Amino acid sequence: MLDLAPGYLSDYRQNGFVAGLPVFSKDETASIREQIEVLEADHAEGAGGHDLAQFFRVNGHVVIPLLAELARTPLVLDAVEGILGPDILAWSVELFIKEPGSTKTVSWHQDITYWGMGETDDEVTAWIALSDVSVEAGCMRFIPGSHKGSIARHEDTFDAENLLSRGQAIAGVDETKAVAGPLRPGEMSLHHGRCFHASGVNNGSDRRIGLAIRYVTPAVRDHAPGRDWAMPVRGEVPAGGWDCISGPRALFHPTDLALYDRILAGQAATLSEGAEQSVGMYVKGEAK
Ligand SMILES: O=C(O)CCC(=O)C(=O)O
Repeated sequence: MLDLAPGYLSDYRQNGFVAGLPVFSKDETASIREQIEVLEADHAEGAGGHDLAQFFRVNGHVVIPLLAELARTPLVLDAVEGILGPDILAWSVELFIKEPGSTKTVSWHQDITYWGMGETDDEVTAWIALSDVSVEAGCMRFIPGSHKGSIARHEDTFDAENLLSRGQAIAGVDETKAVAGPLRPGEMSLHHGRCFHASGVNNGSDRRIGLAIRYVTPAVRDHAPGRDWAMPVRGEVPAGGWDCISGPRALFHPTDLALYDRILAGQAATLSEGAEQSVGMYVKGEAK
């Protein structure tokens, strides 16, 4: 396993996050961004009854080969292996895009609150900057050590400006303890599923583009009412846990689009549990 940055593992264990790990060169980052923007230019209408923003916002790796390939990036997996061990699956690949001047934010939350995985330590998000994700551009902020506690009470706000599906927010977070995690293009942060995190508006002049890849181990059990799927990306995955997928056959292949709908239905059932309003699985119009 490659050591990306001395001490990244101890920082992660201590704080529940670590930022500034270089994974893509300037040219590689520009090429990935270009491929995403070509998709936006050529396929904004999406396929199978979903627009592209839907696929970008959740489970894009099921129907877009580029996103499945990015989830298999060796350097990213090396870093994730340090945290999760040798057997790894990608559960979701998502893009968090904030246009310049956009008023969209992300409230304080813990990722695994509504994912049906309990309070597991065996999940981590690799979040990779595909543009300059500075403080001005609305980078993520984290509360160090918050992953050591349990899942906190979240309140649904259903705020239209919030990029989270339920606008869920933890009340009373002491923001004076928050640490910003700015990232240069091609850098990655890793955060624990119980680490409190949030992000503000994009006051920069460029788009703020983040690729979030959620990884789990085969040991994670889904306690959800809906079924759940994940894509093995490294090591061995014994039968009997996750429903495994192998990645898209081609862009928007009809068989993968049908699978996308099944996965979304299962996850939506889990995510909506206990909500008083219907819960969208993405925020329309954020990713052009
Ligand atoms: O992109 C953001 O600002 C928030 C992303 C986030 O909450 C996550 O990846 O878990």
